[in-house]
This record gives sequence, C-alpha cells and structure tokens, in this order.
Amino acid sequence: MPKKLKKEKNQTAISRRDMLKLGAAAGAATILGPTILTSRKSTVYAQGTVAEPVLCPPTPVPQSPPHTPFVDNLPIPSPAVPQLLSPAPTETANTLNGEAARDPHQRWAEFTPAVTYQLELKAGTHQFHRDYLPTYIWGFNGQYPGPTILNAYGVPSLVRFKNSLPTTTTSFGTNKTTVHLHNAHTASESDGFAGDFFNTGLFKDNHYANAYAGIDAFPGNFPKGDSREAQFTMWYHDHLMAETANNNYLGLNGTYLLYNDKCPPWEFSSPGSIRLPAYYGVTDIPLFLAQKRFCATNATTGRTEAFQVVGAAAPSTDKFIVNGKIQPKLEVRRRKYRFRIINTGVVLPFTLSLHGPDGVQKPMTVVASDGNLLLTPADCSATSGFPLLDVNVSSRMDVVIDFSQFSVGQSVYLKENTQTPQFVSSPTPPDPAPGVPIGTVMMRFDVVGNAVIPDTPPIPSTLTDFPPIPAASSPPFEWGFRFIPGQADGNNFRVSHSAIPEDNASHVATFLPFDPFRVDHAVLKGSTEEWIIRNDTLAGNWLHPVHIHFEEGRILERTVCTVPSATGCLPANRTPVTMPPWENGNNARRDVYPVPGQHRLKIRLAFRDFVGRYLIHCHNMNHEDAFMMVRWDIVESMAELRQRREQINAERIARGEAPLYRKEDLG
Ligand SMILES: [Cu+2]
Repeated sequence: MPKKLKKEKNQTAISRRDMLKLGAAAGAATILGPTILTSRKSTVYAQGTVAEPVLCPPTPVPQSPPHTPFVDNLPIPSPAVPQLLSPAPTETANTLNGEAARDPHQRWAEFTPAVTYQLELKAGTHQFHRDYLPTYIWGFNGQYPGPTILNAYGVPSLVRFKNSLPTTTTSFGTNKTTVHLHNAHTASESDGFAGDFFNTGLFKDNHYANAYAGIDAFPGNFPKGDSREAQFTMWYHDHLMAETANNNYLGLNGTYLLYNDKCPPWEFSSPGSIRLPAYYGVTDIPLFLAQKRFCATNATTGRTEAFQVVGAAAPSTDKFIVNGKIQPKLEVRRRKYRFRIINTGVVLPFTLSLHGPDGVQKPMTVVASDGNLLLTPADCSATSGFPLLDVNVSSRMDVVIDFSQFSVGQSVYLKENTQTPQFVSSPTPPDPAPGVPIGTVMMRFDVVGNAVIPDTPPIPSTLTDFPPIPAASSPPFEWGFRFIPGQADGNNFRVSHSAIPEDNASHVATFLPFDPFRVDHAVLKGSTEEWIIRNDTLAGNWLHPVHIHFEEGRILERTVCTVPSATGCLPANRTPVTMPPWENGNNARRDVYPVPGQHRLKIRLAFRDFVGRYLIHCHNMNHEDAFMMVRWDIVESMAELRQRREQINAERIARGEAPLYRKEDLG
C-alpha cells in the first residue's frame, strides 16, 4: 500500500502542461512523427496580423467595465459556407500535404462526403458590447461564436479544421487543438479525442457520416441508421486535453445543426414534419450562453481584454454573454420561436426562467434535451412543477417560446436564477420588471409586431418515439466522479471505475489522472452495457455534468444517498429522485448527465457502428482539465475484446492494483 500511494502521488504531481508534453512525447509514434514530417508546412498558412493581448494583472481581480443593458442586438452566428478543399480530402491522413496524423476514416466509401467545409482556427477580435473596445479572441474563422454548420441527415460532411493559431501567444490559450462535435455519432478518428491534438500549421479533416446511430442494424434505411436516434442541436468545440477551458473561453466553439423530415429547415407542411419554428436565424435561433470577466478598457492598446477566469484558483465571472454579446436584445413577432440554448461553459450551470414585463414567470416549452426531441414536450413554468431550466455545461435545451401571449411593445426577460448576478454598472440600474434584478437578466426580447411569417401550428403532444431500451450484456460498469481533497487546484478531479457492482474499494483506491494512452474500459461493438455514474463526494461539492461521447443514453434511475458516505452509499440508503421531464429517461435522451454529490445514475448504452477511442468526462471544463476524464475503447471482435481486457488487467496488476475484469468478464 505505501508503494502504491507513493506512485499515485508522483503521478498526480504532473502539471497540466506537463501532460500536454507527455501526450506529445508518448505519442511519438502516432502523433509526433507525422508532425515532424510536415512541420515545414506551417509557413503555408499566413499567421494573423491580430496584435497579441496585453493582459491585466491577476490581482487584484478587476471588476469588468460597466455596460448599458439591451443596446446591442442579439447576433446570429452566420451559417458556414460549403467549399471545395485543396488538397482534396483523403481516406488516410494526407500528412505529406499538411494534415495531422490520424487513423484512416472508417466507412469512408460508404459515407463519401457530399459537402465539405473549412473552419480555420485563428486569432481575431470581437466586441462584446457597444461600450467596450474589441477583445482578443480565438475563433473558428476568427469569429465568435464560430459559423453555424447547417446540414441534413443522409448528407455526409467533412470539416477541415485548419490550425492557424499564433505560433506564440501572450493570451492564456494553448495553440494546439482537437475539435469535438458534441455529440455526433462519429468515428473515433474524427471525434476530437482529447489526446489527438495537432499543432498550429497543420489541418485535420473530421468526417461526419450524418447518419443515425444503428447504421448496421438498419442498413436499408435512408438516411442510414435508426431515425429514432436523431439529434438536431449539436456544437463543436476545442477538446484539447488539460487546456479545454482556456481554449473555449477564448472562443473556440460553434453550433452544428442537423435537419431531417421531422425537423426540416422550413415551417410549411411536409411529410413527417412536426412543424416546429424552423427558419434559422429568424424563428429558430441558437442561444450560445457563456460567462466572462474583463480587464479595464485600455485606450493605449485599443482593447477591452478578457480576464483569465479559468485555470488554478479561478475567480468568478461577472458578465453573462449570449451569442457573443453582454445583455443583448432581440426583436420578436407575436408567434412561436425555437431557441436552441447551449451552455458553452466554462464551469457553471445556467438555471433559467422566462418573465414578462410584470415580472410574472411565463412558460417555455422544452422540446429537446441534448439535441434529442423529448417524447412529449414539457413546460418549464411556475405551475408545471419544474419552474427552472437547468442547462449544465455542454447541455443543449431547445425551447419554444410563444410570444403571441404578449402585446406589441412589451418586453420579456430571460433570467438566470442561481449564479451571482452580473455587474451591470454602478449604481445598479433599476429592475426592468418586478422581481427581476437587472444583473440576473441574460437577454431581453422586444415584441415589435404581429407575425409576418405565419405562426407554426400548436406543438404536437408527441414529438418523436424512442428506440427500445436494449438489454445489457454484462453486469453494470460503475464510474465514480471524485473530488480529491488535498490536491493542488487544477489537479484534483478524477474518475474511478469498476467492473464489479458495489465494489466501493476500487472507487476509493483507483483515481489516476487522464492519460490518453491508458484505456480504462473496453467494450464490444454491437453490445449494450448498463453504466452507473456515481459521485461519492459529500454534498456541497461540485455537481459534475458527466458527458459520454458517441452514444445517447436514457437515465433509468437517479438516487440520492440518505446517509451520506464518502466511500460509497449502501443500497439500503438510496432513495429515488424525481427528475424533470427533460431528464427522465421515460421522456428524454441525454449525453450530459448531471451528477451532484451522493447521487447515482443508472443509464444504458449501445455501442454501434464504429470502433476506437472515446471519452467519459466531466464537462465542467476546469474539471476535465484537472483530469476528470478517462478513455474507453470500442473494439471490433470478441477476440480483440478479450485481448484488450487482459491487457487492461495486466497493466493494473503492474501498477499494484486489483484486476478490473473477472474471468467471466473477459469476453
Ligand atoms: Cu465536474
């Protein structure tokens, strides 16, 4: 035991930036080699001419400059424009012409890209408010939020992510990247695995089949796969190990929407359509939520720079941002609108409600959670029993707001209920509506007239149907999300795991930091597993929004421990927790599973169509960067499963740990 503790201490002493170096060095065979071969290509891409930021000192923590509420219009992120790529995309990585190393695209011939895009990661400036000077950002095509990709199921796409980030920077970003499309059904080599980062000067082609999960089970369908698996609202973002928070805070994220017969990009009647508000940027609008803090405006540099609020000992933010603006306004007509709310981080949940000019709460109808249509729509309102809409980091909540309930000339407010209210100006302006302090308002909707485009019909009472929950092929696999007391900030979150249910000892003993080359669980393609997600940290600590790449799941059960225990809740002490209809597995599918202290969630996942490396991690970006993330793999065959599980056991025994898999679990 003393030996093991010593080893763990050494491992946890690794800094986050050391981990990046380790990732590059340990991956020399697969990552560094091709990088060296192609590094001369870095001069192909001209670096931006944006002056690097002059950051303000870390102490004292500045108060952001004041702003006038509701003077900027809500920006609509521009749609990405398809373009032909040169060099043309290839199945195997085109490392001789500047592509980063990767495994060959899976199912390339089956899903030949019909549309291609290029998004260039580069420095830029962005004005977050009329009263501010421009702020240094990193963005896709230099813009924040990045361009919105609009595409359809059945139309395979390829996005070339070109890393033109500065070779040196005075910002708090790290100029390597890997881009995850959350939570597309994507082959591993295009999934933005956190260890698959590549350097500035290189590009990487991510191939998106835009097929539903279940391709192999429904080979005759068009679009391929099981249409009940459709997801509509996704977002793409930097997923660089140990630096995701910084790079996202700088602006490396954008929206990716998929359409199909059920949700086409139009509102008129068409076969299969449920006729939700659908005109992008007009009646169907992404709301990209974020928090920031800013330095004092610097007249010499001509900038109002962002203050670093991520990393060790992070101070809190004091401005709420929607689509890149502080407290914007949006003119709306008296009709229904769909808003696709996305929490882009970095670490706090938004807890939202809608209020009329009299301050009274008004309903928002939730139609989708994490991109998946709900079985039946559900109101977030004062009378529904669920008055607040929790949007954890990376979760998406699609709501329909019917502005026909208001009169022309009235204003409506989107309120944040749990975070410290933002600083607006001093003295604080009066409340815009009774019980709605100005600092709590995310944005304002101004009802300016009757509908011009005819309103959509009432929201159907049934939006979709779900595939059946498949039987699990093995005992539940348990993942534990743990805060590790006594460790340095930035290095104090871990994921434990065990293949044996109720095996509390393993969860206490096993908590290695993320290592892209260590596999903590291997699953068989085509199998279904029940996973338990548990947070044994005592209540009062963080809620962890756990994200599982690649497949959607349904929460079958949520319990809280009535006799709190840091070492594992006894079964007799677990009591069910009522879940809102946008979380309950009877009505909702998810890919972000919020797990507060002393909670246990039971979910079931099928692993289909592709193989390779995937992730389970907390999506609080500071937490995933502090190593609350592990790799799990999907393998092709029973023989490979057995070999990989034996290898995992052998590596654990070599570390002085108990084997993970029993003989009967080896496959
Ligand atoms: Cu967390």
